[in-house]
Amino acid sequence: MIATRNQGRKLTRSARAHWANVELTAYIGLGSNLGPREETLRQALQDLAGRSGVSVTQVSCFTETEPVGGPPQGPFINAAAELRTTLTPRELLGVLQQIEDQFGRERDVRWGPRTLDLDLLLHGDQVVSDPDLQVPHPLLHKRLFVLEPLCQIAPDVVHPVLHKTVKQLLADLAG
Ligand code: A4P
Ligand code: MG
Repeated sequence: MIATRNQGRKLTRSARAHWANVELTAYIGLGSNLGPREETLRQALQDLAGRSGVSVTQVSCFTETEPVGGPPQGPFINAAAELRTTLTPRELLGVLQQIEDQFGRERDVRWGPRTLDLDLLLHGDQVVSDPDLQVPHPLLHKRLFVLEPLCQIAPDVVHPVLHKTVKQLLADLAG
């Protein structure tokens, strides 16, 4: 069955793991600058941890950051979390968007204020370049509010496209 389904296609390690129901490590970025920001991030992580096929294995500190881009808006609380998951990147994005919606996320202004933003940063060594899903997250290496918390929990993880560790990416950006 599996052989037929994937005939002629080379599977990445992440895709093979999914078919075999093996857990992989993924990283997400969390942000909020509307409402009870810290409480929202805590509850979102709790919700995520209760989902089938997902465990939350590490969480960075919650840090207040000045907004980058978008219209004038209030400061964010940002964090990063490590997950172990059997979900594919697309399945995981679906779960993250469901949780964003539960917290009243509105998507009218790009980079605008939000109750909750959950971005899929890395998913094993998987690379996805679809219009509605890019993994690694395309702005991951350009944003201190992402790299600083990520570096607390995954300094030695290697970006599968840039071939640099998170620690190196942070040094490049901060330096
Ligand atoms: N999408 C594609 N790839 C991904 C991925 N890896 N993870 C698509 C999550 N989503 C992904 O996202 C827009 C579309 O991106 C989705 O429909 C999904 O299919 P969105 O969350 O609806 O909109 P957005 O967040 O406004 O856009 P984007 O490009 O994700 O922006 P960012 O990078 O999230 O930036 N300043 C501070 N200090 N802290 C922040 O957290 N966040 C932003 C938003 C701006 N400034 C900030 C912060
Ligand atoms: Mg986003």
